[in-house]
Amino acid sequence: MNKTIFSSLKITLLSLLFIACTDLQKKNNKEIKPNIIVIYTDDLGYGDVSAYNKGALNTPNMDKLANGGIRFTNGYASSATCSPSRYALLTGTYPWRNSKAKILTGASLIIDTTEMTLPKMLKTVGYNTGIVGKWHLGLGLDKIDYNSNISPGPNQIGFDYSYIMADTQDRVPSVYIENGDVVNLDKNDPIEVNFKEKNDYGLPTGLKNPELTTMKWHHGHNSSIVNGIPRIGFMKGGKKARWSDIDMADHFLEKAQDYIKNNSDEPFFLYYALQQPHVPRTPHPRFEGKSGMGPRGDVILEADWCIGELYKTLEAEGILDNTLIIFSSDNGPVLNDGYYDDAVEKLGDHTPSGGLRGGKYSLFEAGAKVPFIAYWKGKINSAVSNKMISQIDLLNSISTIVSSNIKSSDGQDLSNLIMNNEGEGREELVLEATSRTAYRNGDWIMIPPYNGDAVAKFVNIELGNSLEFQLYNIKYDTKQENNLALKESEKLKEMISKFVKIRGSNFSNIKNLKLE
Ligand code: NG6
Ligand code: CA
Repeated sequence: MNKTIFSSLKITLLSLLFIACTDLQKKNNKEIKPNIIVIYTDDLGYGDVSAYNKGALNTPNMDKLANGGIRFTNGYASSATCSPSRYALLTGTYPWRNSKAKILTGASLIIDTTEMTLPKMLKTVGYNTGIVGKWHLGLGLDKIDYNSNISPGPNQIGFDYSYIMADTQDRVPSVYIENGDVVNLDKNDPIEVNFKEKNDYGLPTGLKNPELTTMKWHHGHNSSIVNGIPRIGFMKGGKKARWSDIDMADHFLEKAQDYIKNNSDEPFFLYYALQQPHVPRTPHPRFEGKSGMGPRGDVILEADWCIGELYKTLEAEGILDNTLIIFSSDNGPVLNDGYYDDAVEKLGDHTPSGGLRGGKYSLFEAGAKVPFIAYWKGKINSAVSNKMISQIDLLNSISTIVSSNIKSSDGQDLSNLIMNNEGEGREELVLEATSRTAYRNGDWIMIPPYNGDAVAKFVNIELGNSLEFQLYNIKYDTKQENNLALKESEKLKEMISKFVKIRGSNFSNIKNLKLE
């Protein structure tokens, strides 16, 4: 009898000791390993954040991060469009190495499930990982069946939790997907999606029934109408599952807040991928008319508010001073990206590109140079850095911050720059825009010759195409107005040879080139 009591006492004591140790371990983990949040906006320009460009638009919550942390003035997305930038952010690999990393529409997953990713790396050191918001990296292996669990997707490349829209707000299916399952799907009203079918398929279309639209399409975007908005692609069924566009920001915010609350006592990684200010711009009525710039300005104010609310959640959970926040955008700004929404007409004095040349889709600076902020209350001192940093460096840098050895080969470890504003940034970087590439080294940018329109017809953005080589020194010529290719032929040669070293000698625009 005594022996039994003694042994159960022993077990109890051991269990208590174990629990105490695990708690201590958790606490230690917490001290060493910060929560990490990447706040990623969609098509937000270098000049859309007032900390970068004082002017007509006020973004106090983005500014709070910018002014309280390190505001990088030479921070880059890996591409001037979405899917390639997102691919690079998550893998630390240049998007032009992956032929599938182009703007996706209903595509299968472009990250191999064996590939290393930012969330996978964080899982190896004990993190819980979640994504809320825009995915746009493809789903499934072949044709996606939205009526059963969709796999592979975010949950197969490193996220413990996912609450996403598949591609973009302007593409069907207009539904949310949670851990692979369409939210609120009625099995009796299955979803079918088609991006090729042009004749009567599913919902009325913008092309045939413009009278049913509340937002008019300008180019593209004339297929299935959902909530009065004509989209890219055709959709059938899934009536109960369809999202409400004006509530999307609140909805994603709530999911992001829930994720934080549910995981606040273990180290977590949250990739919060906001949909704004990508088209269609559908501010909640609370924000309608607030910017005086039409829906594009209004949704930027809405996104700014969401960031403020997320910040408050971190404060309320008592974890703000243990959370590293990276804020950035997937590519530069665009005004008319396919709908008549007053973005051009009501712009006024605001400059979304912050005076840089080009915009979304462009090889010029405004294509990929974006707001880029590192904030950690009490740990990162406020500073402005002009050192060059790219989103492909986040995997390697965060890896060091959380004491992991996992690194990608394209990325650089810029943890010292992010944490202490010390050390050098990148010396060189390959820029990408709609499958074209250019090269920056130091203050020099070289754009090789490309065929194609100089200005994208509908969106009215200079793409960077020219039959001549372009060479700019952005230290003296931030607007890239002065092509030095002829004057600085030695520099040009040096830039080409360095570029070819990374890009590969079979890069078609360089291959047959005779420089003399
Ligand atoms: C383009 C769409 C554009 C936008 C873009 C993706 C047309 C004419 N244009 O094909 O509106 O959806 O794809 O943007 O359909 S991104 O930010 O996700 O890369
Ligand atoms: Ca984008």
